[in-house]
Formats: sequence, structure tokens, C-alpha cells
Amino acid sequence: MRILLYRGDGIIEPWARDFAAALPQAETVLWQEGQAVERCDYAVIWAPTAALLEQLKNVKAIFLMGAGVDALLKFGDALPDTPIVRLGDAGMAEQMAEYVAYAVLRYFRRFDDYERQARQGVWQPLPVRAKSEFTVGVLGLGKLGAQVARALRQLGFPVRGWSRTPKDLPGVDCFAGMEALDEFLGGTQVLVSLLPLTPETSNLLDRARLSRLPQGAYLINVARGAQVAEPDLLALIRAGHIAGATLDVFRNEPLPAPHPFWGEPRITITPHISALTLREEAVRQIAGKIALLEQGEAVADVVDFDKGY
Ligand code: NDP
Ligand code: OXD
Repeated sequence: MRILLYRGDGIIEPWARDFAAALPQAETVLWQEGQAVERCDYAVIWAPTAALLEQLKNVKAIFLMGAGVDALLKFGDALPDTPIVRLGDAGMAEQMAEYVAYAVLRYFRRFDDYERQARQGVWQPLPVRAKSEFTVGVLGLGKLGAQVARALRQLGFPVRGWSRTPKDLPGVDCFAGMEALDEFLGGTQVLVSLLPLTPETSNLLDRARLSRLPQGAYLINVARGAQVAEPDLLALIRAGHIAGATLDVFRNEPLPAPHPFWGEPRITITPHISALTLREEAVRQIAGKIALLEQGEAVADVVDFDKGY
């Protein structure tokens, strides 16, 4: 069996080592730009070029080294007609739960205010926020969103979630579909996005939708930057309607140097690290799925091109 490996960032040797250990019977092929793809059974890739995708028509499946598929789906008709399998959790849900729990607690317990006060040498206890009125709303209740919702419930926050199709999660007030979005937003004090980027979710959080959030609401975006209309968010923060935001993802990454978000103290920025691909877990998951496919069995997390995720 031959497995082609490629990463746009070039950091591929450790993946080759781990695949050699997980699938000793397989030969790994490290593809480079300009090279012709010789017969391969599977491809495991991240941030591919059009030239590579063009040559993957005959592989049995393409595996992605990440969870989001938007960067791949933008190739549209140039994509080979081959099953594409993304990572399903593979250690990312726990990281997301940690990141979001930290960001929610930081805002809820006013650590952002206390950090500001401490920088000014101010010793001043601030009013306590009521947890029962501090509803966290999670957009997207898939592999990552569902675990984040569970973690927030365990911390005692009222939690609501929104998805495309109806869900039933213990202790989570579930909403589904565009028709329920305004009601969902109206009762959300902290909004967390864990939606995939699709034509439906692109610019979903624009001025009108963000204005539905109650006065003083907070935004945490750990999904994709293009879901938020950035100038609208900034205007609503400056107007005081949105209290602040913790943003891990941006329309353009790395976030460009002159971007106004850098200078806004109410926005906390991290460089797309809320859930990193854990290589060993990812290789274990992909190797397991390759074994299933070789036995003629179905695998989870195959991208649905009609849904766009
Ligand atoms: P899943 O596919 O498991 O879940 C997606 C969820 O979003 C589902 O609940 C789905 O609804 C819902 N959804 C999709 N479209 C809509 C819509 N139009 N309206 C309402 N709900 C919708 O994805 P994951 O949980 O694995 O990942 C989510 C995203 O997180 C990824 O697509 C990626 O962009 C991002 N991500 C970010 C990382 C980072 O480091 N910042 C790391 C990893 C992922 P339904 O259940 O009904 O299908
Ligand atoms: C992913 C990501 O989608 O890193 O895996 O954002």
C-alpha cells in the first residue's frame, strides 16, 4: 500500500515517521511541487495545491490532517471525485473545551477587568456576575461544539446550542435552523462559534445578528474568521453593545499588522491555536480508518459536499 503525504507548511517528516510506525506495511511517498504522483492508494494532506489535487483522482480516499474543510472545498469543481475524510475530534474537542472554558471564565469572573486595573495599580473589587443569568450559546453542536457545551454545563453555566438539524443534548437548550437563530441570540450572554465555514455561515455574524445579542454580550470565535463581519464587530464593541471578544480565527491569517483588532484592548487575540492537530492521535485515527476501508467498511467523518462540511 502506498500513502502520499503532503503539508503546505512542509513539516512532513514527523508524519512520515508516525505513519511508518502505525502502518509498517505501507510505503509513504512525500510529494513535492512539480512532482508527478505515481500510483498511490491514499493521500493524507493539509493545505494542498491545485496541482496536487489534480493528481489525486485515482486514490481510494483523501484524508485531511485537520477538522475544517473550507480551504479544500474552495477548489470546487477542481476537486477529485474521491471521498474526503476529515479529522473527527482526534484530541481537538478537549482542547476546544479548555480554550472556551478559560475564555468564558475569564470574562465571567472579570479577570480582563482585573488585569486592566492591576496594570493601573488599582485595587478595586467589582460587582459579582450572576451565573444563572450568564447563558453561553454555542453555534454548532458537532464533534467540537457538543463537547464545549458539555464542559460549560459542568462548570454550571446555562448553555444553549444551535445547529442545522435538531439535537438533544442533556442540559443544553437546543435550537435548530435559521428560523430559530434570532431567538437563540436574544438569550445568549456569551456567544461561541464552532460552525464550519460554508456559504450559509459566511458573514453570519454581521451587525444585524450581533445586535440581537443582549447589551454587554461577549463573543468567542474559534471556528473561522469569515463567519464574522469584522468591521461590524469592531463598531459594536466601540459602541458598547458588545463588551469584548476572544478571537482565535480571522478572515486573513496571520492577522495583518495594521488590522484595527490589534489595537482594541477589549479584543483578545490568539493565533489559531484553540485546537491544534495532535499528530499522534491524528495518525492513529487515519490509520484506523485506512484499515477499515481496506476491509471494505465505511468510515466516519466523510465530507458531505452538499452540506459543505
Ligand atoms: P462538525 O461538522 O462535527 O459540526 C459542525 C456543526 O455545525 C454541526 O452541529 C452542524 O449542524 C452545525 N452547522 C453547520 N452548518 C450550519 C448551519 N448553516 N446552521 C446551523 N448549524 C450549522 O464540525 P467540528 O465540530 O468538528 O468542527 C467545527 C469547526 O471548527 C470546523 O469546521 C473548523 O472550521 C473549526 N475548527 C477550528 C480549529 C481551530 O483551531 N480554531 C480547529 C478545528 C476546527 P448539524 O449537526 O445539524 O449538521
Ligand atoms: C482545523 C483547524 O480545521 O486547524 O483543523 O482549524
